[in-house]
Amino acid sequence: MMATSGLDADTARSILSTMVRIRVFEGRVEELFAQGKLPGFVHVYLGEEAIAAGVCAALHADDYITSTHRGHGHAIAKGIGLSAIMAELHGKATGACRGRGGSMHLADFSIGMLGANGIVGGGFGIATGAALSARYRGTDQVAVCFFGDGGINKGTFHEAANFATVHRLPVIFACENNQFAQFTARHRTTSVDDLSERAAGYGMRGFTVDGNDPGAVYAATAEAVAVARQGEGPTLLNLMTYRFGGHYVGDAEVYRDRADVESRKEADPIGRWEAELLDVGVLTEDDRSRLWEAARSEVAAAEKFAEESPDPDPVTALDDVFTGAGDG
Ligand SMILES: Cc1ncc(C[n+]2csc(CCOP(=O)(O)OP(=O)(O)O)c2C)c(N)n1
Repeated sequence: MMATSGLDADTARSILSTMVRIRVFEGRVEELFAQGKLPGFVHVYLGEEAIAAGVCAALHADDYITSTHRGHGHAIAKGIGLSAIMAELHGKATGACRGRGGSMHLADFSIGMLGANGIVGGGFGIATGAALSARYRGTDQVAVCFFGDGGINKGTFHEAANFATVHRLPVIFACENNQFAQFTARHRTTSVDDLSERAAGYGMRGFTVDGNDPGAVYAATAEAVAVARQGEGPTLLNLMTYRFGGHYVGDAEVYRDRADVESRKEADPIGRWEAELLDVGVLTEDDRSRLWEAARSEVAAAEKFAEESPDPDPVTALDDVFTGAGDG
């Protein structure tokens, strides 16, 4: 049984729609990358959609998030349009960052998406700083820092967790515990089994949540957000999930058992959420097919937009580059 209780029907459906949009988008990105159509490198989020969708549904439009190298799902859930993301992945001038960022540096500050990040653990300081800025400016904004189970072993986690707790900053540390850091299983690199236990070392609240149940993710985030807005400080959420694919598109995946991967895919968080919503009567089969169809059309339109968009003009290469005194 999943946790739809407490969620209104619109939110439950909207979370499903976000998950489906991420799934269809990422599926296409994987194909385009394999065809050599995307420059750079991509890490996809297939199987982890419940986290981005559940967390971001519990945020206000002006709240902040920081993301990771696996950031397309976060960008979609926070509200960057699929065309702007797809064009960015194609390196086009119409992309979210005008083709300068690509997959690992997707950002849109105007909607609080402070950036994907090629540096593992790079978001801790940024999210904590954003939360500090909200405190200084007297707003009720919160910042969510998405990171992986590998990222929790970075020194930056320790620094940010300690600082945020001492100053009771409105930040939520959302660990996407997909069991692997690159090609290494979590138990081989991490001293505790339950990552939420790490919170106690900082005097922080910490919880382990089924990260494949978007209702549970939403509820845990909503509670952490309410606590943060009241000035009660940060929360660590250990969101248990599993990535369906390899670390990156093209990973030979020799480090994990195929049977385990296949059984995890059968427990697909989207299928589970659909079944739950159909069961409680907030979704019909028709709604369900319309949702998937709409996502496919949206992704196809985004791809067409990206393909037809111009490359950045080389003359603009130094725009937005700050070189020091006088011209910044
Ligand atoms: C500072 C730094 N060290 C190493 C890397 C190489 N690297 C990229 S992703 C990754 C693993 C990250 O694992 P995790 O944080 O669990 O995220 P996941 O890929 O599982 O989503 C590593 C080591 C990097 N990008 N940055």
